[in-house]
Amino acid sequence: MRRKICYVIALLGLLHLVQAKADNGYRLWLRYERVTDNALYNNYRQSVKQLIFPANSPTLKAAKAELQTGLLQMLNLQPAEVSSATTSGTLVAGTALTSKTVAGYQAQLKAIGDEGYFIKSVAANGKSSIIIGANTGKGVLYGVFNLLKLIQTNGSLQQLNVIESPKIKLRLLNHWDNLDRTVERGYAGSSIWKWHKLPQYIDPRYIDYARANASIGINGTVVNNVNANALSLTKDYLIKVAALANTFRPYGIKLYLTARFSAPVEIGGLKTADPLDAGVQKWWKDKVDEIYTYIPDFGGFLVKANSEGQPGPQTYGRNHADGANMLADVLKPYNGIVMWRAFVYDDKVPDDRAKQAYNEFKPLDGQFKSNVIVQVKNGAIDFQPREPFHPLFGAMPKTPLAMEYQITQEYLGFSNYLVYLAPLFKETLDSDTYAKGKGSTVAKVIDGQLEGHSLTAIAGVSNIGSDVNWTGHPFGQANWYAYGRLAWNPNLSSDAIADEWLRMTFTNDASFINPVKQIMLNSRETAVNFMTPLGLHHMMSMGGHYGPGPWVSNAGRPDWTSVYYHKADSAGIGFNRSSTGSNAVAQYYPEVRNRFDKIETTPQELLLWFHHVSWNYTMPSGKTLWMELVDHYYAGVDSVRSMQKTWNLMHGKIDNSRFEEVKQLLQIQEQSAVTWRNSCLLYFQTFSKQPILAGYEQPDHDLAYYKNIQYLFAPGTHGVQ
Ligand code: BDP
Repeated sequence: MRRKICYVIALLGLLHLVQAKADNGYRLWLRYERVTDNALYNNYRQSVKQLIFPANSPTLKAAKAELQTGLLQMLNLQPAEVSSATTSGTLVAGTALTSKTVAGYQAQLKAIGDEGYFIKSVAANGKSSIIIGANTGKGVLYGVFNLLKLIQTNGSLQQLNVIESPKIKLRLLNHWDNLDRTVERGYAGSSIWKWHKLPQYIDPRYIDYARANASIGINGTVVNNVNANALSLTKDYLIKVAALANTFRPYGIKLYLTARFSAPVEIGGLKTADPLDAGVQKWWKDKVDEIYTYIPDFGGFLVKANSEGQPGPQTYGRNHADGANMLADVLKPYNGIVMWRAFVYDDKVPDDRAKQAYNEFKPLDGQFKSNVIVQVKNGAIDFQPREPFHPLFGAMPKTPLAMEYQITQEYLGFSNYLVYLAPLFKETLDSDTYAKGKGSTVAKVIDGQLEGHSLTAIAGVSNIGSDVNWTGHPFGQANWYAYGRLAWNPNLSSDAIADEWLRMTFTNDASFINPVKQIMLNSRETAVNFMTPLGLHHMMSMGGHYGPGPWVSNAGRPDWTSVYYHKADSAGIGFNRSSTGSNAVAQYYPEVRNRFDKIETTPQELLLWFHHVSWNYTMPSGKTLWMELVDHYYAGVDSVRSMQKTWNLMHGKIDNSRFEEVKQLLQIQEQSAVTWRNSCLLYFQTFSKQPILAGYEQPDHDLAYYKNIQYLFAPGTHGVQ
């Protein structure tokens, strides 16, 4: 009896251990946990028990090492290295140069370009094998990650016939990291770049960063903030940057820097940074020559100019093309590029800030050098929970345009909220510009299809920091992941991406994946509902942009306030951008313009973006606008509560550490959602003078209480608005 009791106690202890097996999230989606399904485990082991993988370059070596680690961890397998397939179950990996077998697949190799790969099951002489083939080591690396993903996600290794190549050429992360290791709009700790220890100390995190990026096809990174510090172009820093570039190179990741336009003055001792000045041009030429001595494959510059106080060509009476072309000329001999940002609004407060980028850039179409790409945010204001697509997409046919997304959740609750961003990314990509008739989607503009551009790019403002789980919120990792996957292929669905990410990051257990995937897929609309429903925008608290601040009316300049954007008054609410208002709609092609111009045809989710609508306007639901607004705010809070309920049922299905972390973060999100709802409705009620009907959970405090909440020391601000 005693023995039995001891046994039970020991078993319980063991169970507890298994349950509590902590996972701190550091491994991201590359966890390579042992395959638990026995049939699959045996089947996989049989399929890849031998290996033909000659690796004679740093990238092929990295690919092979990744494969071996993955197979060892997931299958407890060290495949025998052979020189020819002696038995069924051989994995062949390589390029046409390293593998005769791969060289035999000319049709596939022709179809996949520089970065693509194929994975094919073949049977010859009764022996079956799997081939991963590519034209470059990088392609092989991507193929290896895909094979590992198949195993991680319980996929089949039978009858494989995968052919993949990226749709967009440059797939970049933009780090808004400062040299002092603060991160502008960063909510996951300090910058991962330890400048003070570089170039000697290579933090192993740099390699894991590169692995994670390579696994989703990211092939470039801008390591410093767009609000740039000229010091990053000095020799001291270039040596440090070169050490990072060397670390990333085997993983197919190029390094880029932001360039402060006034650097010739600040670190070069010149009197001017005028792009047409010969001395300035020479300074940049020498600087670029110097950079390439340290980093022979340096990617180029990202520039924020004449925006939010940054210096730029306009300071000298020149335009954006003058500035971009000057840099493009000196980068050209090295195949470097300039990514010139279109996020501009000048010092004079405009009638409508949404129109400014278009007004400044559209006239410059055709004036940029061939190695310049203009980088445009997904929407015309600033990474709001929802914006219509930026009117510049489709409006500059002669200029390659890059998409810029914000992965870090500046306007979406920081790393406190669970908001899966793939649906937001997709919404813009799938929007139809009608630039060349129906079907001229934003995706086709940026992948070059629409105008036949070969220089194509996409950028995501990173949410990565030195927190142990990289992104602060465990589900923030999904946004990094989804960004990379959509950069590779904008046609992937949010659902498919969430599915593979959940399997790799948590478990293949369907009773976890299905409900949690639903949480993810609803989460963006949920956040829109409790923050800025029906097309409202830019009403976050000042500075930090975390909580609600619909009452912000004094912030240095009108277009930094909330009242400028929602324009609530006794008549109604919303920004009239129709032809009777600021006429921002005129920046879209007629099909889109006409739709947005009228209240009746504007999609409900963008209504108050384009129109000032009366409180009593009857919505398609039959409710008044006021009631509809109330219902959206309440629906937002209700959905957070149902996210919580669903998540709580997941207890025991994954490690307790991440389960608890998400549970607690959802509590923050719920409280914050209530604050958003009550603040906004109480405030707008002062204009609408209409009730929140009995039967609705009434606000627990008055407006004054909510107005008094201060979000002091929000991370990621460092004095910026
Ligand atoms: C805004 C941020 C600001 C950035 C700016 C930009 O608030 O910190 O510097 O965008 O993109 O969203 O340049």
